[in-house]
Amino acid sequence: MTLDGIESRAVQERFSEDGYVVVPSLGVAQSEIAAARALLDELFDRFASIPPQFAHDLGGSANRSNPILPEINAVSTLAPALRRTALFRAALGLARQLLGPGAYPLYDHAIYKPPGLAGTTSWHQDSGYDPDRAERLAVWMPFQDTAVADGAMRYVPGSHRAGRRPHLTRTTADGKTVQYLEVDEREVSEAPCPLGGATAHDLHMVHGAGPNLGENVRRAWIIDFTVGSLAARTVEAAKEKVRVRRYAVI
Ligand SMILES: O=C(O)CCC(=O)C(=O)O
Repeated sequence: MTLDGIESRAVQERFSEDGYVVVPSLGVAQSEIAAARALLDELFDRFASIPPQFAHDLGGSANRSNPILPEINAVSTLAPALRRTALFRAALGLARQLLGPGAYPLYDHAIYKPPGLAGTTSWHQDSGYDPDRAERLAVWMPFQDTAVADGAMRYVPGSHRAGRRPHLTRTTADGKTVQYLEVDEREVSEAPCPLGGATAHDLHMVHGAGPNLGENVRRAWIIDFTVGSLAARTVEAAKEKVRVRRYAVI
């Protein structure tokens, strides 16, 4: 991504002030966005054959052939071509602007939220799942214009400054434990985002997403980045490969 100096500074200021920023365009051609989407669609098409450690239903259904709200983890490890897309490079560029030149991808996932679904993505902080890390951010990229009614991201501006909060836990219908937070809805900002744009949020940002009351599937690819030495990065990458190889018989 090539933001000019002024725009880039504005993005950084918004991010550090609010804990999140909406970037309306990453500067990636529509055909390149479509190429990334096709790779993700291909994974979702064979959702039932991907091990449950990677492909699970945020809607809590155990019927893997017909998930309610499918999520796939480690998508760019399962489909390495994703890392060669222009969209991936743009997300990395944004992460490097916000975290510094040493930013590297840590983890990614994709969520396909079908239309007409009342379910929201619970309030949480990414640091709730990664308590020991000091720096991390997520770049959230939609594959369609995502208005509030389509299940846009929601943030509590400034909430990142208070650090990690203790999360509540609940058990889903399929027996998974999920963490969540309760927030004062009056403090919430909706973050609609156009196709080709992205939102980025800090690891301590309190966030969630609304229900998809629109007419189309709300597709999103989310890549988390962190910073660290080359040694730390190599160890993380090796661990991820082992984790995926151990489970992924796909
Ligand atoms: O896309 C969504 O519904 C929510 C994504 C999210 O909250 C996350 O990646 O932490």
